[in-house]
Amino acid sequence: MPTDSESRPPMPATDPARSIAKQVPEDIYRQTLIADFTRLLQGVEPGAAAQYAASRSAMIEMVDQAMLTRDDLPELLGRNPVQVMLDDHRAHAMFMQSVFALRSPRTFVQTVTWVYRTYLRHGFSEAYFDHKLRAWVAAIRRHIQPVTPAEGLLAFYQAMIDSRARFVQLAEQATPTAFDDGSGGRYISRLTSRLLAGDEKGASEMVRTQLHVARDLPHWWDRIVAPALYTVGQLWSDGHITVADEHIASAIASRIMTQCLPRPLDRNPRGPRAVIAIPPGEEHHLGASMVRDLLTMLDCPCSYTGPNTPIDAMVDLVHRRQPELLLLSVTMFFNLESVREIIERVRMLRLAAQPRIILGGQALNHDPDLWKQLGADDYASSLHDLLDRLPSARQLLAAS
Ligand code: B12
Repeated sequence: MPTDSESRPPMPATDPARSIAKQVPEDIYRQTLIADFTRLLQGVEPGAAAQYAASRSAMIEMVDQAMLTRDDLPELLGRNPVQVMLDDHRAHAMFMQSVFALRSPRTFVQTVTWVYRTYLRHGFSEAYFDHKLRAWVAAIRRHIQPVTPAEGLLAFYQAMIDSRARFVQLAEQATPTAFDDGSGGRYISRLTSRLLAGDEKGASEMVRTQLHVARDLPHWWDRIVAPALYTVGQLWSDGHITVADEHIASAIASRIMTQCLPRPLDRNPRGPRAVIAIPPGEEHHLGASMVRDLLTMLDCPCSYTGPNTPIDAMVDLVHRRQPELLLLSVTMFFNLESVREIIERVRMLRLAAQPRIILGGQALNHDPDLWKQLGADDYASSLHDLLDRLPSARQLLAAS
């Protein structure tokens, strides 16, 4: 991950070929990249994908060495320390392993575009990506070729190198996500400013004076607090704020969510028993906390594991609690393989009744079919969406 920057860096100057390309609408780039990489993914044999996973550490080491011994490394990294590059190699390997295992070209294109935008804005050079990807090609040739035919993987990487200009173009054009659908009104920007100013008292007062009753909770968490945090994330990835600013903002958001919870409804009978969990490797936990808040409001007995829960412990918890609902939250795409394993293992438990497994979180937002591929029963993009899937809960909330 790139380091902080002091002021907003511009995207790098475009070359002449790109100024022609600039006239091509963003969506056409996206669609053609998705089509190209869909085809290329079909050429990656499952055996080659498994070999990629098994050789991951050895390949990372080889890529590290190839890059560390380059004379032009300082120019490639801009103002970023070497550790950022080493972290990038690890993140790249985990990401590509998931791409080959889960085969989601939409998420691939979305994430690679995000990588180019974020890293270029933090001072990496475009040439960094070419050299890094060529080092990966060499590592694949060394570690995968002898065991499994690696042609599909090599063709995929070569296409990544050849598509750099299209990705950069898409990254330049990408308009920030529309965080405000209109219903959050002026509160999103007010809350964002307070979070970024470190004004916990102001942020808390703002939410507390508006949020009195349980039925307003989904609106506040989905349409104001979450979009404020998305804005914080976007400001960081575009280089406008530092990692420290982002940490302060999310820590305040977490505390005000606890301070401002309306009183839970007292229901008889109580709502469904739920386990809310976050897979190993996943540090983002505010989305899952929001789901916990909502179900707590509805007087559902909830077990909430917090971030980064080991798979064995999670499966054991499901075995002991026998929940009616298992709700999993995942933000990073590379954590979805763990989600698949959790679902497989829960399905194998001998339970009186299988829990209904509903997934949520940003890792699933870019591909409408991913949750089915992972074996879940459903997917909800927000608290409102979750309520649509639990009609009795929606009625109860409306009557509160
Ligand atoms: C705070 C934050 C962190 C904190 C998290 C601590 C915490 N308190 O959770 C820390 C610093 C640990 C962190 C780390 C990282 N982060 Co971060 N982070 C964020 C940030 C700014 C906010 C996250 C958040 O709380 N969002 C608000 C919540 C409420 O939103 P949500 O999860 O989407 O939840 C809503 C819905 O999705 C849904 N939902 C969610 N889960 C579920 C589950 C169910 C069952 C249901 C029904 C619904 C549901 O309901 C919620 C309400 O609507 C985001 C920006 C963003 N776009 O979110 C970046 C962001 C997610 N992080 C990012 C990155 C890159 C990282 C790191 C890799 C950085 C690094 N160098 O280490 C690491 C990865 C750590 C890991 N392995 O998990 C990127 C991801 C980009 C990508 N394409 O993959 C983002 C998008 C920032 C950005 N714009 O670039 N991060």
